[in-house]
Amino acid sequence: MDVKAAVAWEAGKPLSIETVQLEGPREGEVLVEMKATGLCHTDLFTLSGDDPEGLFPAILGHEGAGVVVDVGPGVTSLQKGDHVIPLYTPECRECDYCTSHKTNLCQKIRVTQGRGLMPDGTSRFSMNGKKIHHYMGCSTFASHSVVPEIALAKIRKDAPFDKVCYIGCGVTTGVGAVIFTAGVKPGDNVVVFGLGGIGLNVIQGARIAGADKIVGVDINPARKELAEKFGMTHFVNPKEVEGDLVPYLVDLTDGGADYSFECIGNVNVMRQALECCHKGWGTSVIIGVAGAGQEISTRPFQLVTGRVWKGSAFGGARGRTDVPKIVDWYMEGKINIDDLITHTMPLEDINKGFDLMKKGESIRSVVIY
Ligand code: NAD
Ligand code: AHE
Ligand code: ZN
Ligand code: ZN
Repeated sequence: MDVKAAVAWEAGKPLSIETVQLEGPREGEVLVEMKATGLCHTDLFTLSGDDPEGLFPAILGHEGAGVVVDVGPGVTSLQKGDHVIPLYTPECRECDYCTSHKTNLCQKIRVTQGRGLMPDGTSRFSMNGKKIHHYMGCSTFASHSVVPEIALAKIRKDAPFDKVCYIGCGVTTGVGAVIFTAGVKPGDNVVVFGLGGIGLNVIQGARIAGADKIVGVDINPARKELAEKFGMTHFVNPKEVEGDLVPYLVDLTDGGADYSFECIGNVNVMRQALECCHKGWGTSVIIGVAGAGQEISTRPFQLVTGRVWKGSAFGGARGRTDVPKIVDWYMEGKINIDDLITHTMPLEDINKGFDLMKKGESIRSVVIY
């Protein structure tokens, strides 16, 4: 079938709105009509050419929500009309990773996903016979996409697509990093670096978890007001701190953070995030994605003396199990998504959404199909 898509033809160039061809779903695959998709910083990162796994041409986007319009042979858990959120971290419930219950990083289709292909090693997208890659197994910047059954969370039908699409990445990543990865407890002191689409969800996760001090660190002062609304108790603009940031944050948190979260993708800030943690037990969680060739460093003494460095992908959430629950939390008013969706636009204006992101003027832009 012909579908409308924003195609990334090459790194560093704006997306191009095209009519592309999409093949129907094969064994274990599902055709989804996309209703909405958020724009995540990771899409911009891959488009920039900094992603070692970035492939072109590709249809980017991984923060969608839509409706099942067709299922391939062997699909048992979904049917036409179901409402779904595509999962860049699938949940097969069979592989060693899933059955370990030690991680959410299902590996069942990770190799082909990283090559921009469906699990059988082919692409469903093309244009005039030229192959176009899938992206993160989702490709939500298309009016329709084919997604493996194990990479779709079935959600309730009364949830608004233009809000819950954000649960496909940003909300789950931020809230989940606090609750699933870190396990923040009431009374903990938390420091969050970067108050964008991810960091603000870390802030609201910390509030839900009952954290005491919730310190937000950002070089954009415009982020203060919204972060306070989401539960931040102290704002720190590194540009306004006299002297070193790390001792300043250690003082502010009475000896160091119980948990810190890096939500930027800056390896220098990752070091600060680790080093502002409390001696003996403070844990720093890396969420930000850094470009090819970037490395983190610290004195090993920081770890010898009890600080812990961790990472979190998709907030440690098991998508098919946890995403429907997070949709419920939103529908029950336990988490705020509406105030983070600052802009909406049709697919034709998607590049304007990325311009807003680059200028720091949006938290989340959502494309509505
Ligand atoms: P964003 O652009 O919305 O927010 C980034 C924030 O960091 C902005 O508010 C910016 O002002 C601030 N910032 C930039 N440099 C800073 C510095 N030196 N010190 C303090 N603040 C600084 O981005 P986002 O959508 O929130 O994504 C954040 C990061 O998380 C990106 O690297 C993205 O790729 C990554 N990410 C990771 C996962 C995961 O599963 N691990 C999921 C989604 C996004
Ligand atoms: N492809 C990059 C890494 C990108 C990355 O870390 N992606 C996160 C999700 S970011 C969502 O906005 C993730 O889930 N990683 C785990 C995985 O298996 O990809 C690179 O450096 O190669
Ligand atoms: Zn994302
Ligand atoms: Zn699995």
